[in-house]
Amino acid sequence: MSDIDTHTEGGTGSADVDAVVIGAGFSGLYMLHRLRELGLSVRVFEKGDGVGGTWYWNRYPGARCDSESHIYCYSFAEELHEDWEWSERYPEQPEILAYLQFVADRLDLRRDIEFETEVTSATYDESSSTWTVETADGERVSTRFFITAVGCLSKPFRPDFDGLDDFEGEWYHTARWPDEEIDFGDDHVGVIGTGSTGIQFISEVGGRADHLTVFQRTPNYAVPARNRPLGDEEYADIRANYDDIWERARDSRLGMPFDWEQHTAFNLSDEEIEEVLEERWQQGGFRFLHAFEPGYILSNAEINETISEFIREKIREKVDDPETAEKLVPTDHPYGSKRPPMDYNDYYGTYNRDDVTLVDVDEAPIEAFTPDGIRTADDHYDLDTVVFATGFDAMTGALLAIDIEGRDGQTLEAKWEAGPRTYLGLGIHGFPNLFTITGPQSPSVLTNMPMAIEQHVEWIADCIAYMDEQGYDRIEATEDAETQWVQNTNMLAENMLFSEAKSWYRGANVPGKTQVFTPFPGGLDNYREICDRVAGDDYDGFELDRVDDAPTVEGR
Ligand code: FAD
Ligand code: NA7
Repeated sequence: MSDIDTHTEGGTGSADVDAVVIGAGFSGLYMLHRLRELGLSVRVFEKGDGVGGTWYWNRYPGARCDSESHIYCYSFAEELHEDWEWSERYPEQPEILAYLQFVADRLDLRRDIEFETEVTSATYDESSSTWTVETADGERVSTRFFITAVGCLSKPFRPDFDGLDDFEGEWYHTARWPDEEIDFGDDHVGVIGTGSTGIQFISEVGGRADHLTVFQRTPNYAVPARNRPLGDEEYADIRANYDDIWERARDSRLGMPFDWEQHTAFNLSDEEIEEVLEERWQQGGFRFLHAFEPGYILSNAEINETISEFIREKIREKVDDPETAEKLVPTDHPYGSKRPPMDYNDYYGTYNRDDVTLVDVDEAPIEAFTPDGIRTADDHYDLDTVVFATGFDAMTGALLAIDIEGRDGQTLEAKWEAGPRTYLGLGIHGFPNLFTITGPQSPSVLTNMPMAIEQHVEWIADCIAYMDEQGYDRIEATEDAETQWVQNTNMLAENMLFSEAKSWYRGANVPGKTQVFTPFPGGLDNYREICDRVAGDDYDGFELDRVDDAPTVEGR
C-alpha cells in the first residue's frame, strides 16, 4: 500500500500505474528510485537492452566523460560512494556504464524496467487526467504521470550524404557503436566531425589505423584534460570532503565545485591574466573554464577573446605544419559558445603524424559517398571505413521522436514548431502531468549533468508528493508562466556569447531545424533557487486541480 494518500474518491477511471518513465540513464534510474520511495508504482521503458543511457550507446574508441569522475555520479546516497571507486580523473565509457549497472543492482531497479522497448506515442485523456503510453510492440499502459528521461543527447544525427548506400566499406555512428572491438589495423579510416566526440576518437585511433583522414568543417578549442589515475590518498581526501564538494557543486553555475580567480580580468594586467590562464591550462579540463567566473567568460567578449587567443597560440605551438595549424585554429566562434571539448591524448599532436590527414570540408564540402570513399568539392578520398562523429539532434530530438499528444489534441511537434516552449524545462502548457527531466530551457547540458538531473528528479518527486498530499490530480504550466520563462531564457542567452556560434545548443547542426538557444544559461545555482521558490509558493506558474474521473491505480 502506498505511503501517500492518493486522491481516488469519486473517480471512476483506472490507471495501470502511477508513473511511466522513459529512459534508463542517469535520469530514469534516479526517477524510478525516488518514485518508489514515495510508494508509487512505476514502469520504465528503455530502448536499449541495458541501463546506462548515453554510456550504453556511446562505445566508440576513446569515449570518456569530460566531467571529473568524482562529481560525475549521484550525490544522493552515501552508500553509493562508499562502495564505488573511480580509477581515473575522467572515467572511460565502460567504467561509467559499470557504475550505472552497479547503481541499478544496488537499488534493485531492473525489475521495473522493460528493456528493448521503445515508446512511440503518448496521449493525454482529459476526463481522467491520465496518459496512455504506447510502445513499438503495441503495448499500451495508462498512467497518472508521464515522465520523460530521454536524454538531451540521445538521438544521433547523421548528415544525409548522397551515395552512402553505394559505399562498399563499413560505416558507423559513434553514438550507435557496436559492442565489440573494431580492428582498424589495415584500414583507411575516415572520420567526419571534430566536436567533443570526434576529438576523442581521432586522438585514440590516430596511429591505430593504416591511415586516418579527418573531415573537419569547424575547428574547435580543445583544452588538455590532464587525465591521470586517482591515487589512494587523493581518493581518501575526496571521500572525506564529499559533503563540501556536493554543496559547492550544487551551489555553482555549472554544477562543478571549482573555484575561480576572484578578480575579474579588468583588474588584472595582461601578464597577470596570462599567468591565471597558464595555471588553469596546467590544471586542465573544466577547471580552465573556471579561470574566471564562467558566466563572465561566456558573456564578456573582451576576456573571451583573450582566452580564445591564448588557446589558439597553444594550438599553433603543437602543430608542426603551419598550414595545418591554421586550419585547426578556431576563429569563427568564441571559446565556450560551443560545448568545449577536452584533449585527452595529444589531439593536436595527432596531426603531426604521417598517417593522419586533415581535410577542410568547410573550404571544399563533402559532395557524396562513392563506392570507394568520399568525394569532396576538390578531391576523392579512398576509404575502407567511415565514422560519423556528427553528433545529435540535441535537446528536442528524442522528445519529438515520440508522438506526444496533449490536451485538445495538440501535439508537441506542432506546439514546438517554432522552437521548444516550456516552463522551467519541467512542464509544458497544454500537456498536464507530463514532466520532462532535463527538458529544453533547463540548465542541463550547460552543467555537470548528474547535478542538474538530481535537481530535476527531486523537484518532480516532491511535486508529485505534494499533489498527493493535497489531493490534486492534475498539474499544468500556465501559458503566461511558460511565455515568461521562454522570454527569460532567450534574453539571458542573447546577453551571452552563445549567439555567435552555430552550435547544437541552438539546433544549428541539423539542417532545417528551428534555431533557438535551448538550455537555460542563467546557472544551475540560480535555476535551483527559482525552482525552489516556485515549489515553496504552491507551485506558482502551474495550475493544480482535481478531476472528477481521477483514476485509481490497479494493484494499489
Ligand atoms: P541518456 O543517458 O541519454 O538516457 C536516455 C535514455 O532514454 C537512453 O538510454 C535512450 O535509449 C532512452 N530513450 C530515449 N527515447 C526513448 C524512447 N522513445 N523509448 C524508450 N527509450 C528511450 N554530461 C556531462 O555532464 N559531462 C560529460 O562529460 C558528458 N560527456 C558526454 C559524452 C558523450 C559522448 C555524450 C553523448 C554525452 C555526454 N554528456 C556529458 C551528457 C550525458 O548525456 C549526460 O551526462 C547523462 O548521461 C544524461 O543522462 P539521461 O539519463 O538524462 O539521458
Ligand atoms: P557535435 O559537437 O555536434 O560535433 C559534430 C561534428 O560533426 C562537428 O564537428 C560538426 O561540424 C560535424 N558535422 C556535422 N554535420 C556535418 C556535415 N554535414 N559535414 C561535415 N561535418 C559535419 O557532436 P559530438 O558528438 O562531438 O558532441 C556532442 C556532445 O556529446 C558533447 O557535448 C559531449 O557531451 C558529447 P560543425 O561544428 O557543425 O561545423
